[in-house]
Amino acid sequence: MTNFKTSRYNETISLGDGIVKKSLLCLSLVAVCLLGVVYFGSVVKVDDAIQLEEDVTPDGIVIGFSQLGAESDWRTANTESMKAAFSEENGYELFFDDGQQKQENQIMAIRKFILQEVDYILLAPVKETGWETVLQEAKDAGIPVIIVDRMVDVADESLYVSWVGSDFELEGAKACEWLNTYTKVKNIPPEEIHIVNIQGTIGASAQIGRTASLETAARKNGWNLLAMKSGEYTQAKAREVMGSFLRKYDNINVVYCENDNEAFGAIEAIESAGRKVGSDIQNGEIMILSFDTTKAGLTDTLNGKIALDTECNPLLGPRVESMIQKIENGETIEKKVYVEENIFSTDKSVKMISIGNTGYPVTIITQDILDSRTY
Ligand code: GYE
Repeated sequence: MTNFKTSRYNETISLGDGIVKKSLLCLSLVAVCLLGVVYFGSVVKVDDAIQLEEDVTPDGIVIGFSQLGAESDWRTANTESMKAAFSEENGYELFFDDGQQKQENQIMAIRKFILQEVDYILLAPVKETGWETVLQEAKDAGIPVIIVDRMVDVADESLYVSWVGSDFELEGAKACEWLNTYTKVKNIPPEEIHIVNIQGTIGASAQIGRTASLETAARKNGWNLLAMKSGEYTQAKAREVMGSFLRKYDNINVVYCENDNEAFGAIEAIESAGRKVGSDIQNGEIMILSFDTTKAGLTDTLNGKIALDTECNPLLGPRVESMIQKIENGETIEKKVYVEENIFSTDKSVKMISIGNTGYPVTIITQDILDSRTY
């Protein structure tokens, strides 16, 4: 039995049994003729298969989504949001691929989507660089690509139609400005601030932006940035990294975690070392700053374990879906779409921060806010 995979639907179509029972009594000429018939039959059936492929009309707009992985609560919420937006009920057929934190897996997924002749490719890239070749292949195939969440760093911006996500540098700047304002309100001299940074996946836009803002603020404000190491956006890795930071430095009073899951790992390491997390750094507590504002992160914000949680919105599905609807209607869409985000704390000493000419109010977390969080 020979199988042929149709490109678009991944259906496996049999191309004929090709059973040629070899008999010892067969003349070689007969065998040759039989092979000829089998070969001819296969050719005819391949044509049938191609014909069949052309005859099938898709159930809706066909989407290939290459998600980078499943490392955090944020990511799970993002995947769910995308799957809900590109559902059959909404008129889509979605091919979903989990890249498991590996760029090569994501590149393979995109190539598969191109072979499947999807209508759109959505890419949530694990890191920024290294996408030129495969995005060019998608462009050559005439398939529009929309980048979701993290950014791609490509010289030719025509390789993607649009990007939707967060301003990660601004998120970092907000967290740092909150800390700056907090230390001023509490009269804590900047040189008494000793920070460690548990970074995200190195090379990911969220890591690049959040780390850059911390480095800038530490320089500007005169804080001591003791060490930086990746916690790979996971709780387990962050726990390990925080454990090693605590063994190396005895004066850490602020931990800048680049997502909520890392904050959970850092809290575990701090508490198991017999230390306390909280905002009272003048009395020996270790302050946790985090990003994402997932339900679990905001729970720790409400109970004071996370001093400030800076929002990063994972609910990008409806935004990307409306972009595709606009493209389908022939409307023009923006090249970059930023999602608006807030900052949350239980500490009432800082009410507002300002960055440039813009003021950002601090939302004091309540049980009601927590209850309304869907992820
Ligand atoms: O903050 C983190 C996730 O790229 C914004 O990736 C995203 C980040 C998010 O694993 O939790």
